[in-house]
Amino acid sequence: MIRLFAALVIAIATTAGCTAPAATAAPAPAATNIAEVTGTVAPGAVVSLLPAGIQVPMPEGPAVMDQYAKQFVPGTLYVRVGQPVEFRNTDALGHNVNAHRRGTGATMFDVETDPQQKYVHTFDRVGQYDVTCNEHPGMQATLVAADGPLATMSDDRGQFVLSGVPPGAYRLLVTFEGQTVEQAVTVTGPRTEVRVAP
Ligand SMILES: [Cu+2]
Repeated sequence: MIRLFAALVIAIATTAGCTAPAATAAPAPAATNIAEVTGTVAPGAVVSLLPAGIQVPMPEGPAVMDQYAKQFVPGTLYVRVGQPVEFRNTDALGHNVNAHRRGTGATMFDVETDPQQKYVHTFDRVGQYDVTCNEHPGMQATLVAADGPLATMSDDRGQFVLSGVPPGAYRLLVTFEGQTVEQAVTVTGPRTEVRVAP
């Protein structure tokens, strides 16, 4: 749409009698440099794309989920497996924070968080975790631990969309109920539909 708009502006400028050579005003044709990757897998799966043959560096510093105004902020947080996560309490009142693995219900931790305190946990498995506060039943959040920074969850129908993916060779990892299936994917723009082997 932006390129179309730019082309229209140039066309209007040209027909208005502008004497500048059109070649200097025309933008270089932009190569399609990002793609959308879609597909269908099991509902509620964690889907990650990892560049083939490259170790994506871990982000500097921890991921952060805050407890503020009796809410978890953000309500959905993606982190990397092995990346420390700080659960902060910037409220003036005490909270609790606990995380349970979705599917099995296994407790990851269950701790009190006093005002201005924090608790740090590092998730060591891919999965979705339900984060709640025992003291305030309305407080809930979802944390997704994934293998890489390009990650999402499939919806109720198993469909997923990963946007802003540079074309190239990738490993697609789909984790469902603790099991991870991997397959090679070549991403080409602007839209790559992935058929995931059952
Ligand atoms: Cu609370």
